[in-house]
Amino acid sequence: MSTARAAGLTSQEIFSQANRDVAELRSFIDKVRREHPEEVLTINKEVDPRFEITALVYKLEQERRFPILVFENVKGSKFPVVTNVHASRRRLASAIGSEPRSAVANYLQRIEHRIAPKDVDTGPVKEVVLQGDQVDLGAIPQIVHHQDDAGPYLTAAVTLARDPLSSRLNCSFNRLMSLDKNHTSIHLTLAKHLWEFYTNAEKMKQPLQVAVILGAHPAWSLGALNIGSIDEEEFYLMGSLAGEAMEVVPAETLDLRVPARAEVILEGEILPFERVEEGPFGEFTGYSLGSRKREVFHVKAITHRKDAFLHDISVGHLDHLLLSTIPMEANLFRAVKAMVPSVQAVRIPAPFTVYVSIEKKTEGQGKNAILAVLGADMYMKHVIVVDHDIDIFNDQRVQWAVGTRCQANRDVMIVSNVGGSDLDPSDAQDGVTAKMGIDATAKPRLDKFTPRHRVPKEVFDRLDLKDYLPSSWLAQRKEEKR
Ligand SMILES: Cc1cc2nc3c(=O)[nH]c(=O)nc-3n(C[C@H](O)[C@H](O)[C@H](O)COP(=O)(O)O)c2cc1C
Ligand SMILES: [Mn+2]
Repeated sequence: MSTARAAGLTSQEIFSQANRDVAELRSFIDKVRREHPEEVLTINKEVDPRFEITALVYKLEQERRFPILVFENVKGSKFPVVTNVHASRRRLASAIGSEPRSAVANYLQRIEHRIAPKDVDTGPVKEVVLQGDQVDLGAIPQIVHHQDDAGPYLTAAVTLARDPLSSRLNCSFNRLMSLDKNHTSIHLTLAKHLWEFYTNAEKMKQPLQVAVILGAHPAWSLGALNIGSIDEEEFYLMGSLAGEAMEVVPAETLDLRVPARAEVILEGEILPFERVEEGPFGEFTGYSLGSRKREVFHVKAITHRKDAFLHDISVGHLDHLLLSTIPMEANLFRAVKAMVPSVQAVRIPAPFTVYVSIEKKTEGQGKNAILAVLGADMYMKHVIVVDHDIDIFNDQRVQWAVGTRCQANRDVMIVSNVGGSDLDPSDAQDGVTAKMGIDATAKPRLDKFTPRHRVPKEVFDRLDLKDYLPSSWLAQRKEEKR
């Protein structure tokens, strides 16, 4: 396969040659590099894709540092690897033209206005076309992320498919575990849209045709992760979120149009009635789950740029968690707003867990918000609702509200035996879980609740620390805080 190294280019050269006028992953990285040079680090030293890439992400994470990492020399492959692209909320928000705190509002605004894909005759992803015997997945870096993983995985893989019944398109992230030069396993969560398409195809005794997109602009990824009805075609939201039409070209072997500016496209089919042992795999929950029988993806063609790099995500690390939470928060915000119009904010602080703040105007709205969340997202398990005076970006304040505004016998609701994630290590039966809502709003209402202690506002506003404390001490404290 011809790649950046084969083409004699450094990643610096690749990024600086990216087309600044179009949305694609490499132009996004180039933009970050120009605006925040400290956020894109190039590593020239050879790395072993077995554990070393994730280990470096993890080591930096321990130091609370989250740069994009570009590995130029990856043992066993000519493809450079780019990882940690989404590990900063500011960076991710910037991909949809937003500030970090307004990312959810911006997401919802952008998906209101659809920007359909634009047909083009050809594009960079067609620079190299490999079919039949030429297909060799082994040429792509074989990244093993965590110690107990069963093998190398492609984790930043967006699957595009068409429902054989309705003809609708769907996009979703689905991890692929390498099996051989033209097969991987594919993980389809039960009852999610790709699984529905696949079961429709299987009933017709047919394979399901899919194209896997590797190297997506973060706005496309946020679009693919949109939580909506099965009738909602994520493909049409990707351009909306990027703010411009996504250029698409016909696939070589499928009746699908694929992004012309991806890094790599894998074309093929998910085979009917075939299953293979997949996993263990280090999950987004932070646990390594055991193996299961999963579906099999047969790769019939690979197309890629001549200087393609492989995009990777360390699952369960910030790169992954931030990326998936913004679309989930947006969906939940919209769902709660339909029920409680004065919702202020929604945050997913941990797997299966949601905080919601509302300005409660009538009694019972705390529990309405809980029901809205549990009805809108199958994965969510624990919901805590607080009043609008609580900053839900501060876990300690949320716990303070639970501690001081909640009576368990009155304010906690539990629903047993509901469908949930099959990746929750605490569930009693695969994918069947209990849901809990905690209404930690003040009862009956904040303005009628025991008042908070406070200093008079007039006094607080009037006093200036500088008039009371040595300036040298104040300066020193500031330094520490930073
Ligand atoms: C990095 C990453 C990896 C993911 N891996 C999988 C996966 O292997 N299988 C899966 O079913 N969902 C996976 N997801 C979640 C789905 O992509 C997500 O739930 C998506 O919204 C489902 O699309 P749908 O609503 O069209 O079914 C992953 C998400 C991310 C961000
Ligand atoms: Mn969908």
